[in-house]
Amino acid sequence: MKAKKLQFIFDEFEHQHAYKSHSELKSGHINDTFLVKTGGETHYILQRINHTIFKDVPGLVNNKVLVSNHLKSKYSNTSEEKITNKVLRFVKIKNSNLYYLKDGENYWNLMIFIDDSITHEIVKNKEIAFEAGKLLGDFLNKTSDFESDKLIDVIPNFHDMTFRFQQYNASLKSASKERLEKASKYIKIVADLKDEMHILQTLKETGKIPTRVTHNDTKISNSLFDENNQGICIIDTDTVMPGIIHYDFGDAIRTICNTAAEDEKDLSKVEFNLAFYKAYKKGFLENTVDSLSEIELKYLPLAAKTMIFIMALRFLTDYLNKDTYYKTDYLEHNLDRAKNQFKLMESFTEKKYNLT
Ligand code: GN1
Ligand code: MG
Repeated sequence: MKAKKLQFIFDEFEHQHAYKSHSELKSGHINDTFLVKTGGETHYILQRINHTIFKDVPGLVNNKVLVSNHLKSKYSNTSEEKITNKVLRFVKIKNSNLYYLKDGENYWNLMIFIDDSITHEIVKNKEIAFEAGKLLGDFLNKTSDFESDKLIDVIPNFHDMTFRFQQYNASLKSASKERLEKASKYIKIVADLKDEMHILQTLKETGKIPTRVTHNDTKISNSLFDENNQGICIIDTDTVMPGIIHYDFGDAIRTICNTAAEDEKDLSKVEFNLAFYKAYKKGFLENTVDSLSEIELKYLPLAAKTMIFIMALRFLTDYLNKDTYYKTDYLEHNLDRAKNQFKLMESFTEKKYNLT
């Protein structure tokens, strides 16, 4: 994006800094995200939120701000300086909205960049997995007393298996013969797993597992660490909304325990790392164990399988739909992502009896 255009948008927000340069951060699949460097010490994350996918952007921004304010209230005894890295801070525009609507179409949102932080696409050791578990546990713990019905469903039925199967079945009907052939092995696996993959949803719908505030995009690249790999905070709160903890635990495990990146094509590199599962769970429980029921604990392993599966199903569906949802870099990117997740699920299934 041209510097002039981006600077114009950046300057619609209330800040005291001069734009110096920007770069695009490409790890997200939906929004366009830019790091804006200024002449001063504070830098910013400027994001164009994809309004085709997020139908109610003002509601989405409101969710994020409510959750940040709640998290901030948990640090009332901590100095302002110390909490700056722990809680996401959003910047208002001049009429005090927290988003800027450009040309009546594109929504932009500005956050303060958390400096001196690193992210991981692949977890390298148990310590990082443990720290990541603590971060999510802390997020869920601190938001556990927030009434989740104050949040809108930014994407209705986001992790709802029945809904994802409906989308998938529709894609089967409209897909080209060629894409169906390429997906055929996976179409069979999906059919075989249908019942098992609805178990968590039934527990949610029957009230056996409670609904609460959840993050809904807990992949490892959404956790920030310091240079010593101590967890700082979880970012990308676009999808905070009511859910069950299994969504967040499982989605984190999906990336933390994958020995390769989400779109690695060489499937021999994709394995489920059991040691990282155990380390993650230990960190997670350190901050949540007192608030989780027996049934919530019992279903953590199934959460891992279910979230790997739902992501495989969504990537496969998008492939069959000719790639209309996720950003892709090449023709079969979504198919490769789906294959990767199916391989991870297979490896998980082989190892699950050793889970604790
Ligand atoms: C999408 O755009 P990003 O990377 O924040 C997706 C998540 C998937 C993720 C897979 C709104 O998130 O559900 O887990 O890609 N977000 C949405 O990497 O669909
Ligand atoms: Mg996201």
